[in-house]
Amino acid sequence: IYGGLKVPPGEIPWQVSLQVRPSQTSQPFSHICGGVLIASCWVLTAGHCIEKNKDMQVLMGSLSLNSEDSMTQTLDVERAIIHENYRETPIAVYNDIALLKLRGNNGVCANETQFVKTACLPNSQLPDGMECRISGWGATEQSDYGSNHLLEANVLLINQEKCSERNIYGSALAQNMFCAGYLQGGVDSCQGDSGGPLTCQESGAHVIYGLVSWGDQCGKKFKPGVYTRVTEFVDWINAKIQQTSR
Ligand code: 4AZ
Repeated sequence: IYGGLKVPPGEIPWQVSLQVRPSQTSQPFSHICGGVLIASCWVLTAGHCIEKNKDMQVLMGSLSLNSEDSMTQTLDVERAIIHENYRETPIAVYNDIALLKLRGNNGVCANETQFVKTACLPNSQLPDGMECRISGWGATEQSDYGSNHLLEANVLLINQEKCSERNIYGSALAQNMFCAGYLQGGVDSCQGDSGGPLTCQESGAHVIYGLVSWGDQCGKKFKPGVYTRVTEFVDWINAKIQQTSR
C-alpha cells in the first residue's frame, strides 16, 4: 500500500494473508497475496494469486506477518477455484477472481473472534466518488518487498468513462473492473496487495466491492489501481460455494 497507515487490531478482521510453500517442502510458507474472508470456510482472492500445485495456507487475525500470536488463526487451503474466464494478457488481467476453500472440521474453519470476521458481499453498485478502503502487506513507497505490518488507505471510486480515457487505461479497462485511488497519484495498492479487499461502508456494514487486481505500477499520476468488480461475480461466488457444499 502506498500512502498507507498501520491498521489497529480488529479494524479489518476479514483481511487474510495468502501464503505458499516453495515446491521443496520443509521450506517456510511466505506471503504472496491478500484475500478476504467471506464465510467460515471461504476466502476470496485474485485469480493471479493462485500458484498451481503448491501448498497454500491462509493466515487470519494477525496484523504482523512475522510474529504469530494468540489472535492468529492459520488454516490450510483445501482447494482453489479460479474463474473459468480468468485470463492474463500483456494489456490487462481479466476475470481476476478465485475462491479458496479452507480445510476445517464439520463445516467450521475460521472461528469468529474480535480479530477474525467475515465481510459482506455487495448487492448494489456504488456511486462514483465514494470513499472506500484498501489494505494489505504489499509494496510501499519505502520498500518493494512490502510491509511487515498490515497497512490501510482510503481511496475514491473513479468514474468508469473517466478511467477509460486514452491517457489513463483506455480499452484495457473492462466492465467487470473498476478504478479507485487518486488521479494525482500517491495513494494506491501495489504488488503483494493483490487479492485483498476494497471495502465500502453501507449503513454500517463493510461490503467487499473490489479485489486488488492490477495497474500500471503504483501510486503514479493518471494510473490508479484497478480492482475486480465483485458485484459482477456475486452469482458466480454463490454458485461455486453451493456446488462445492452439496
Ligand atoms: C501487482 O503487480 C500490482 N497499483 C497490484 C496492484 C497494482 C499494481 C500492480 C495497483 O500485483
